[in-house]
Amino acid sequence: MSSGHWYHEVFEDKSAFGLRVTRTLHAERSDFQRIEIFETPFLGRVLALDGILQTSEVDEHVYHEMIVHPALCAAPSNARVLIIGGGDGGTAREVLRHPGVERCVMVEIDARVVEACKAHLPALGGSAWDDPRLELRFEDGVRYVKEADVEPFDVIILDGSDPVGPSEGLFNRAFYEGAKRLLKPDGLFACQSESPTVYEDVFFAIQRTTREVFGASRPYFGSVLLYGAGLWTWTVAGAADPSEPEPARVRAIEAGCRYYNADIHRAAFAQPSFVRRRLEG
Ligand code: SPD
Repeated sequence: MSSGHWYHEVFEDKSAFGLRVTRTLHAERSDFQRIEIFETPFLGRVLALDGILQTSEVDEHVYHEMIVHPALCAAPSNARVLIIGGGDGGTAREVLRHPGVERCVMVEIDARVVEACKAHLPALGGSAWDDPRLELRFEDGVRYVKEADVEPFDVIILDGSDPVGPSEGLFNRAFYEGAKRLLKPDGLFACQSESPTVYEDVFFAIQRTTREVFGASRPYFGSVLLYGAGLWTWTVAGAADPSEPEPARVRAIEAGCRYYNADIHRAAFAQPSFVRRRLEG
């Protein structure tokens, strides 16, 4: 006999991804968004923000390893890293596994997301929360990239939600221009870039805008079960060629990876023909 209720994330009123929820661990409306963490038999504990599924215990490693390691393994240096968003801590955890990282500044708008995840999803951030290299700031990332007077970064990672609520401003040209301002000339910018199937327009808009702002950008591909879209993408932009990882950097982290390795890195940059044609066109 089944228990609990069904939770559905609906995509543009055309499809939905559903999970059986057996226990709600956290539900609140913060100053910025609705935060929910619940228990599911299929994907373990899950975080949702404004009804958008963000991360799950069972498959978070795919998303977090892929948003971090291609840029950190390919950038000329990874000593200074900036994360915008990433309140669950998974991105900071993967960044701080790189021994070359000296400083990781994380700018998250909503302190309540961090607090809820520390309480109910502690493995996401793990030891990153106590790492002395991490500087956690509760500020608006859009304003930070526009105004912060700081030493530039080797890698900037945007780990946001879909373009709604507090994440909306993270998908436009002004944000990318701010990120470029804080990026070293040979640095790399990486972001999650939605699905070319479920969020086709957003995906291609990100490709176009990051290419215009950073001079070059490449999407890379994988699959995140929780996002209900089949194909998921991340994008890396900047002057350096991201397609070949530095072997020593991969060796330093790969034993702790469940998804990422050098073969995945190279293969992820292969473009499906429908994407390649449209990007070339
Ligand atoms: N469709 C949801 C995309 C969410 C991407 N961000 C997830 C945050 C995980 N740290």
